[in-house]
Amino acid sequence: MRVISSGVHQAHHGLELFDAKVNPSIEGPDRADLIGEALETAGHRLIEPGPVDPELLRRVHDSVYVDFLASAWDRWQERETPGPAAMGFTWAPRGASNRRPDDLIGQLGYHSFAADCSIVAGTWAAATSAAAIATTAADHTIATGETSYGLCRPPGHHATADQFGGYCYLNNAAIAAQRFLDHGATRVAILDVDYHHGNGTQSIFYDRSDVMFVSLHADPTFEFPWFAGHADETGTAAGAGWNLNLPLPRATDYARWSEALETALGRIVDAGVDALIVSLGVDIYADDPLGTFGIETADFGTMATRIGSIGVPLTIVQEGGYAVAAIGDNVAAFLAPLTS
Ligand code: SP5
Ligand code: ZN
Repeated sequence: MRVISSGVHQAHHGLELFDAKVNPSIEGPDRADLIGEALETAGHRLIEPGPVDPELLRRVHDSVYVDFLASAWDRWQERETPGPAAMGFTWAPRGASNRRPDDLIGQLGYHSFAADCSIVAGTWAAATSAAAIATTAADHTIATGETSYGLCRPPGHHATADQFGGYCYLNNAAIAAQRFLDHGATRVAILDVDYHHGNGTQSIFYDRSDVMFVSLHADPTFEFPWFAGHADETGTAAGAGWNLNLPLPRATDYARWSEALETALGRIVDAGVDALIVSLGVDIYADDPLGTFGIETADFGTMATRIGSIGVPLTIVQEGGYAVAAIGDNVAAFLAPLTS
């Protein structure tokens, strides 16, 4: 088991709008620091990532979006009275033109979908560092067949090809999946266990059969990201049948959750994939402030044992999880059974 992590994320702490109030994001640097400390305590060594691969970013994300993210903070600083963070303010009405505005304020709306997510001075460096972590983790699994874990922060699964939101900017799991394909894999699966539906990952691969997306999550009828994650979203064109959503009700406990996991793993095994990427959100934990599920710390070990039992090369990337008192124990519990 190899663990990839970096301190670059620490300079990224955005603001989030909720209840008509703007506060420091609940997705803060303490999350990754606490996970790293818990993993070291559990005996893992933390390895730095290699450099980010700009070509790989552009195979997953639109070039114009990558350029936008890279320059947004500097452009924001050029404003007469820049606020403390750059955020979207206006989103396209249904049926609107898809034309991209020229102005930064318009582009912030064009390239985002939620006001829980903002750009600050450290955002681009942190997002590219998280992408490099996912890439380096995938590279280790590709080279050795061993399980690897990327301690990615910011998370990635809400980021689409050209929009940030849900605390996500670059889609780390999608970047890892593309890395496997670029190194000879024919088909990979992404199993997303975060409490929230991975709308970004779904949309990036929705018309493709080389990456199967399978997600267990809170039903979007009552939970963020609200506009994706329903069971009837199964893929389109070449991707038809390669997207599986398993929306779950409030208060889902491990007995119920693990039934959905069996459905998910059955489909992944049937597909005969060359590798599996797990989008590991530990916001399914019982005491998570954003979640409603009832998963306990020990359940993370049980689910990891079952996921590992299918015998497919495994790369894990960190997504959400906001119960900071338990976040390290929960991730350590998941990684503990995955020794090889
Ligand atoms: C990666 C991930 O788990 N993203 C989740 C994004 C959810 N953002 C919306 C959260 C709205 C609730 N905010 C409550 C703040 C309470 N202080
Ligand atoms: Zn989440």
